[in-house]
Amino acid sequence: MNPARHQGRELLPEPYRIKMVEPLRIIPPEARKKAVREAGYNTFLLRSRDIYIDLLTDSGTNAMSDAQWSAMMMGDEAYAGSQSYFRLVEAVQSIYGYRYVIPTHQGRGAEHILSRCLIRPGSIVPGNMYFTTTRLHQELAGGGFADVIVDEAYDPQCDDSFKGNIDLRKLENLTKKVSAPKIAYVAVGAPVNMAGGQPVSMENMRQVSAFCRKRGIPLVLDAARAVENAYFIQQREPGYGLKPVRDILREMCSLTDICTMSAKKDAFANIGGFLAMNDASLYEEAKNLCVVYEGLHTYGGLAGRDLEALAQGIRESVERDDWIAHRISQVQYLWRGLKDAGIPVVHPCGGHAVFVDAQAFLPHIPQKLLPAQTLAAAIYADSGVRSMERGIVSAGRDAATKQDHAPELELVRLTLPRRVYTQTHLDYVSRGVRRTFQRRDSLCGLKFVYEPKYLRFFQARFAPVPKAPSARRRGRPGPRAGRRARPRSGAGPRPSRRT
Ligand code: PM9
Repeated sequence: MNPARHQGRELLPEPYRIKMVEPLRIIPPEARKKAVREAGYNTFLLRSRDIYIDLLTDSGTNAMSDAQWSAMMMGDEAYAGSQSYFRLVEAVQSIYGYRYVIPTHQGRGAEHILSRCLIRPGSIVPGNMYFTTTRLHQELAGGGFADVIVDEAYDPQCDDSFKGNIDLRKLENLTKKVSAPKIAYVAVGAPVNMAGGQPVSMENMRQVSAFCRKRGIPLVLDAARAVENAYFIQQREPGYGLKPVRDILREMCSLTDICTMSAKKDAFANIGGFLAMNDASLYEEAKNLCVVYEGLHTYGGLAGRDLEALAQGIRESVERDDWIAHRISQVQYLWRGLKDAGIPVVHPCGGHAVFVDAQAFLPHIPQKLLPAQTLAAAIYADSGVRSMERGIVSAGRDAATKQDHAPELELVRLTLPRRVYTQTHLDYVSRGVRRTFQRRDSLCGLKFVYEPKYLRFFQARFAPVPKAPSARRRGRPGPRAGRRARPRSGAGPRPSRRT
């Protein structure tokens, strides 16, 4: 089948065969309950040996190809000027098109360096919805994030094709309010992880790019899953149906000035990232900071063999469109399996994961009792499947007021590593989530018993909050109860409560 014509209704056959296997085991239900209790109901704190199917993340969990493993054998482990570094630079230049490249140990290493270079106390960074590590680095550098994503991104049932787009009116109003020099840069994540893997259209990127270039504001692309975004443009945006993903990706990048990259996603690498840009003076500053925080700029915290795996993975990610078509069709297959069983999932299906609307799944649990955290723990207990909370716990606290952010999206993410699981695994996951759905009324919420200062979702611990009798008496509300109405189409940036 021509992937360009794939409509997402069927699971495409794997464009690879399996040469090496890793045994899995499922532990009994009582052992799972004990494991999740001992992990403080945080799926990040479970031991991987206790997990049957691990859908925590697609970050660094992908299966590398035979070509990547062979490339690793060619790793040049010289401290300085490694050949592997030059191979990485060539790969980034030829696939993404940026002039200068600095390797980093992973995406947040690039975010850290970039934030230190471009953000000053009081700077504002507008972007299309926050991402956890990105926003934290912006704040630690003295800046603040302002959300300028389209309102549709906050409506889990809205089926628009490009719910990751930046709202130009919000961006313009913000620029008028705070003056262009205070804007450190505009950040575009494509696709938008926290919105459900929703893509950004080329048309929107073109408009945002023109807006920024007119005002001399740098435009930064978070390219962690930009290949997936390019695929969605191919599938959904008029005029791109016959273009290879590789060309679409290159066009996206050409509209931006800088890119931060977690190569643990699209590029199939188990570790690694980079910061890339076109500006020579920014490169000099970033290269200098790299040696302080990551290691010399020719290895950036990575071994020569990692640089090789990354360079090969980057080329592979756009070499054949059937890789990416298959990956998205797996996510769509799981999405449809859940949706057909009546499970509230975020629409339309995103690129890297199926996002379950935990607030609609558990309408009897208010957001302050952490429904998404509760649901992720319950799914593990029911089936040994590990997922991730993407709601109020991930959103953290406001840097100034220290109050909890209360995001409109309270989600659980079932994330598919690339080239790792098969159709029968996905069917198992669907059955497991359905079992949890059937017993949803029995679930009660959670409360924090330990909250770390930064990125609390990684290491926090929780305890169950027994159901209040009044909540039982009220019975279960309808599937959309408890959800706020769809936000109006507004011209200003989101109020700070929205994260
Ligand atoms: N994303 C994810 O599971 C890794 C753990 S959660 C922080 O989705 C984007 C869009 C990401 C991302 C990581 C990073 C940071 C930046 N941007 O994890 O530092 O999804 O390589 O990348 C995770 P690193």
